Amino acid sequence: MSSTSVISVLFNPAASATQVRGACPHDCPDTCSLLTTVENGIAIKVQGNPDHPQTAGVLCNKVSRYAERTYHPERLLSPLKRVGPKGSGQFEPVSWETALSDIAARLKTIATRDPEAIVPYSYAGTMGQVQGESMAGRFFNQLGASFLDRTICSTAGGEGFTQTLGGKVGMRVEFFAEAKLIIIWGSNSIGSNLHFWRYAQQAKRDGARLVCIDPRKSETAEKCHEHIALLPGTDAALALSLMHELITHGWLDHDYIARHTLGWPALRERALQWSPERAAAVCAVPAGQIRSLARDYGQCLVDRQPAAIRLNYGMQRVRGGGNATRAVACLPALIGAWRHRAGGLLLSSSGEFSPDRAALQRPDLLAGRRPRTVNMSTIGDDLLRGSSPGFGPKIEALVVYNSNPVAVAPVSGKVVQGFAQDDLFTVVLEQFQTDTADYADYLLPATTQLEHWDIHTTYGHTDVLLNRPAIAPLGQARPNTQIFRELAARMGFAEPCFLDDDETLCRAAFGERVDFQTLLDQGFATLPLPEAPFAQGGFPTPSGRCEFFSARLAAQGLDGLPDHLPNHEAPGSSRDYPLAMISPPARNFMNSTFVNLKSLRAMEGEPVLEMHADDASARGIASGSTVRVFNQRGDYRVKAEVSPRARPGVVNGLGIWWRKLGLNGTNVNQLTSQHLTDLGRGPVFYDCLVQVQAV
Ligand SMILES: Nc1nc2c(c(=O)[nH]1)N[C@H]1C(S)=C(S)[C@@H](COP(=O)(O)OP(=O)(O)OC[C@H]3O[C@@H](n4cnc5c(=O)[nH]c(N)nc54)[C@H](O)[C@@H]3O)O[C@H]1N2
Ligand SMILES: Nc1nc2c(c(=O)[nH]1)N[C@H]1C(S)=C(S)[C@@H](COP(=O)(O)OP(=O)(O)OC[C@H]3O[C@@H](n4cnc5c(=O)[nH]c(N)nc54)[C@H](O)[C@@H]3O)O[C@H]1N2
Ligand SMILES: [Mo]
Repeated sequence: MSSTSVISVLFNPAASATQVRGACPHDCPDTCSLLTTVENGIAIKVQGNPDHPQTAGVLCNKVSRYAERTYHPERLLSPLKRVGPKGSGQFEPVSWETALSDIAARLKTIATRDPEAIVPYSYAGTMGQVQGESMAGRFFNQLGASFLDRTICSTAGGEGFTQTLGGKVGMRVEFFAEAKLIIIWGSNSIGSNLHFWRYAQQAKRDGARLVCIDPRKSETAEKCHEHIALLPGTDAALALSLMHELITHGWLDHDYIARHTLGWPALRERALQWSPERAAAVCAVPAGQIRSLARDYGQCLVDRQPAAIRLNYGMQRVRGGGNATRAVACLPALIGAWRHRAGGLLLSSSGEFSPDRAALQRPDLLAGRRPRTVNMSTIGDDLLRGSSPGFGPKIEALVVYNSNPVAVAPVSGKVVQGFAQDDLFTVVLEQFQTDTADYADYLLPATTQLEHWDIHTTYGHTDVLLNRPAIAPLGQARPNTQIFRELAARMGFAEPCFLDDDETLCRAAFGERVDFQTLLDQGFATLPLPEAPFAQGGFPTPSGRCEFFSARLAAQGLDGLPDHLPNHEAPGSSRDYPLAMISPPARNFMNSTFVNLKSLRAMEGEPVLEMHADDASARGIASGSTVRVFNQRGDYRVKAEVSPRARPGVVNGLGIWWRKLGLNGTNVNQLTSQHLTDLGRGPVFYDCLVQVQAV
């Protein structure tokens, strides 16, 4: 489908239009309800559904361009087989039959020796339960392939929350609109959670105070009443000193603490070691700012007003990320903020859903086998490892879908080296020829959300959404599910579950627990949940309490209480690399998705590094000049932007550019490390020291 024919349909007044209800598939807390206008089989417009309260008819810049993405002239529309050297991106079109038979034959040969030498690599290119791990999960379970530990985004915070509150649970997002104090902690809501920001704005109009805690003066930070620009990786110190102040001023809900928490005497003792002065030195912020935030928070208890914390995943991409989220998760219980429906905190709502993963992924197909697990965050090292008793077999085949590891995984120098090995067999299912796709032996064209069925949970609100296909697949593109179904047939997998179609899979995701007819009729269904989930305690922990002290962590030999753990690469600890670098998302990209859309790339311009004026002038760097950013792992080139968004000592390398669209064929992940977080085995993208040089 060429873009000219789309335009001709746009101007055909005789065509009759229909609207199809769908769901935004992207890795964002908002999971919007979409309305796609279709004329003569062509999607001409994608809009936010005005009837869905969370979407309220509003889409972000990125997804309002979904038709542009779908009909992009560079969409992959035919199966491709590599003809040039690995990584050259040179392919020739082949038939589906050739591609699938050859892939099945290669996988069978490897599986006969050891199926664990085959590794799936996927993340959240789509968050759909069906185009995610349903048929793919069945396929790899039947095969006995290695498990993938999907840690690249949220496991440190997820584990911190599980240990403290019992899961990824918390406030209903809509009640933030009624809060009197909102602390936005490690999140650039305007960029990454726009529909939450609407509620925060409403609260602000009604007199709420907004405080943002972020090393970067983000689009969100500049619109809050106060911005606390702490050093990356110091949030636990700040949280503990807030507790210190709550204790010393008696701003404590003793009744709530006694009834609904566990380990208070021990946490109290720990927190009393964190005076504002001590935390101020660690965080590099004025002690007065900590005192004043504690006063605002404590005052909500005194005035019986709701205090709400919106934390997101920004704070947990450092060594102590799990402990930091644990420390923050303790705060609402101290002042009894959970008593209000507009009080408490929200990290992720994903724990409310519990789709039937066993029905979708069929772990019974493993038939008792327990394959080894590969951590997606260390894929660079793991691809380069030989067989060993500790690791298992060398990775011989990688099947990548819904992810772009060459751009998004840390230490991309190693990831590239791993993917470039001639004896690694790589299959990539993609919509576009990404950095990862360049390394494929077979590159298979995948459908977009406008072309397939799916069902969605979310991590920002509590509605289930159904996505119906609006248009037929473009070219020869196929849904992930269909590709795995057909591969299964060629592998000789006879189990009837490999015949399930996508609508059947959508129905299996929730069974009777969500009314499918409601989903078909209105596109979404709201989970029946209490408005103030922990007003009377009832946390989903083993004790039913908010666990300040975690006996489960202590049993693993870890600290049972939250504490500040300095970064692996702590600011000030290296003379060669004196600057801390964080790499939060650019507003107009979604991780590495959308970087190839000209209109959005035009808004971002070029890859930039925001620097504070002092750090720039000390290096003779002016805004707009190209600089070299480097450390022991490599270097990359960006345009320097001397900017009030950067605090002294911290540079912001906005992500995540495609390497091949960057200035010298690399991106920010050339510099990030494969160290892991304290909890959850996650990556530490924002725990990274660098030096910057004018070129
Ligand atoms: N436009 C857009 N939206 C997105 C994404 C995207 O790429 N683009 N990505 C999506 C994904 S995958 C996710 S996981 C979510 C993430 O959602 P969030 O976790 O809310 O991510 P960000 O909006 O990047 O906010 C992270 C913020 O944390 C700050 N930060 C960095 N280090 C620290 C620290 O040590 N402490 C504190 N307090 N703050 C720190 C960064 O400067 C940044 O402003 O967003 C999703 N939404
Ligand atoms: N330096 C740095 N690195 C980071 C981060 C950071 O903040 N800083 N953030 C991290 C985070 S939070 C995350 S979640 C990861 C994200 O990493 P990924 O999950 O890999 O996300 P994307 O880069 O968006 O790549 C998703 C790919 O899936 C493809 N895709 C979308 N839908 C489909 C489909 O239906 N079928 C198939 N086959 N493909 C599809 C898209 O075209 C896209 O190329 O990156 C991490 N990397
Ligand atoms: Mo993420």
